[in-house]
Amino acid sequence: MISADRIPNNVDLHLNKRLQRALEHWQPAYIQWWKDMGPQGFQEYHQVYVRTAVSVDPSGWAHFEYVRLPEYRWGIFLADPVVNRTIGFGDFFGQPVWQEVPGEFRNQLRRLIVTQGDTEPASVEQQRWLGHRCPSLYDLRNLFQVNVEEGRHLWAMVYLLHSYFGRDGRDEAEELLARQSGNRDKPRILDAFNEPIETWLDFFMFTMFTDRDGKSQLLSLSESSLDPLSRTTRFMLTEEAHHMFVGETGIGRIIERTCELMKMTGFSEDVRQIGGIDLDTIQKHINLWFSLSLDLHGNEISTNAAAYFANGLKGRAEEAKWTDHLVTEDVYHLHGVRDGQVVEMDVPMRNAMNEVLRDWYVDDCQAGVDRWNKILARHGLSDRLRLPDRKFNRGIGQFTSINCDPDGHLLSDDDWKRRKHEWLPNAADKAFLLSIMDTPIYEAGRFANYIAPPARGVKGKPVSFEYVRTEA
Ligand code: BYC
Ligand code: FE
Ligand code: FE
Repeated sequence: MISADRIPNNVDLHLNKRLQRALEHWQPAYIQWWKDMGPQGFQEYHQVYVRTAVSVDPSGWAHFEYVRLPEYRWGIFLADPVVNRTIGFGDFFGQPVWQEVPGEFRNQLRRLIVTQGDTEPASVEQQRWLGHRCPSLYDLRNLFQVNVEEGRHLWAMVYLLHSYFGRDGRDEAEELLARQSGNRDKPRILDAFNEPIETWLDFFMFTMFTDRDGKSQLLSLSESSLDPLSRTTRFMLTEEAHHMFVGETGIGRIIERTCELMKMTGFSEDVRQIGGIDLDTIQKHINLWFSLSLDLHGNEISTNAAAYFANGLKGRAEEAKWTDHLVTEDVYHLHGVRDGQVVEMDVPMRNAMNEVLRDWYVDDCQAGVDRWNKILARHGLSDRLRLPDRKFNRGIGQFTSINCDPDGHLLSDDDWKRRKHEWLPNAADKAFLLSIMDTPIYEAGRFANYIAPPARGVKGKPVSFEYVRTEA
């Protein structure tokens, strides 16, 4: 079923020899990057039961088998074209979509594609040590599944760069392998992608909240007038859904186990004493990764975003659900900061497109938190988890200059410095998490004490299946 091509694809790569050669030239550099910066210690002697995309139809992209990670078949897959697709928003509304990049939008499009592409390898780099602390083989496999698919997302963007941006695109493709998460001289472009992910609580929060920014950005790029960009991001979204599943169920299973442990102690003791993760620590990590991921949506008021919308490069999530696709008259009512105070302001809607997408994102996150709270309710607990206020802990946009608590109340600089670790993980929290994750669990069917097993295994396999096996 898997094609014999060096680069599996559904874009007839063999018909374009120049492009094929360029990508085959990039491929060894990619594999070298994967070995150097991908999952550490699991490249040579381990076989992982992963899903490989072999085509875009529902049966074709759910192909499961054991592979050694560097031998994963990273391919180029675009969702099927929509016949007679027209531009869905902005100044060119109703015109045919583009199969080539218009010269006047070349720089803007390249920038969007590079920014998107940069996050994919960045996340693999951030997560590369987690295998040594895994809570089970099931989770280890999920980590690697996410990692190989982020690698494929990089391929998706590199394909566009090589196909439509000539020399510049090839240079950018090389740069995507040269920047490194957290590197002082050559960091990744967006901030949240330079934070190391050292604990599995962070990993699950990242896949819940930061991969969900992937979802909102990919949804908005899938509206693009540049049809190949739209088609490639549409297919990426199918893989993205699994990443958020890993995050949401990962945290859900931790909550489940925490509730069990609390019950065992008769609700009298700190669950940390018996190796569980207390709800307070979970809440702090929600606060951290939600606020970092809000930043990823850019400034509330943005002329970049207005230009992307006007030019039809980047739309809103689910653009078809809106009635007005030109958005020349509307204003958006938002909160901003003036002289250190939070004020309400009206902004031309096009300039507020980052905030419009952020609204979509916050709702999508809230639905996930509601599902977590059902677990607490089912165990008869009155505690609830929640999203912090949007103004909390922001590093990009209007609220960067002020300090707020999770309820959105203003704090002085001193109060913030004194109190921020009531709401954000501190060194002791991290040390505790590392201590309970110190010993990885590599025995099939066993789970670390702080997390419940999943409701079911992968692709009909039992939970106790050997999802990662070591070669003799
Ligand atoms: N960090 O006008 P603004 C994913 C810069 S995640 C650092 O608001 P814009 C994934 C900005 O570049 C999805 N810098 O900018 C998840 C600009 O710089 P200049 C990734 C930032 O362009 C998990 C300046 O501030 N995809 O796929 O409207 C695992 C002015 O800002 C940040 C995309 O991001 C930041 N957070 O908005 C794996 C889609 N925010 O011009 C994968 C493509 C802003 O002053 N990117 N700046 O030099 C975009 O659409 C936009 O670039 C952004 C920024 C929404 C990110
Ligand atoms: Fe991705
Ligand atoms: Fe993802």
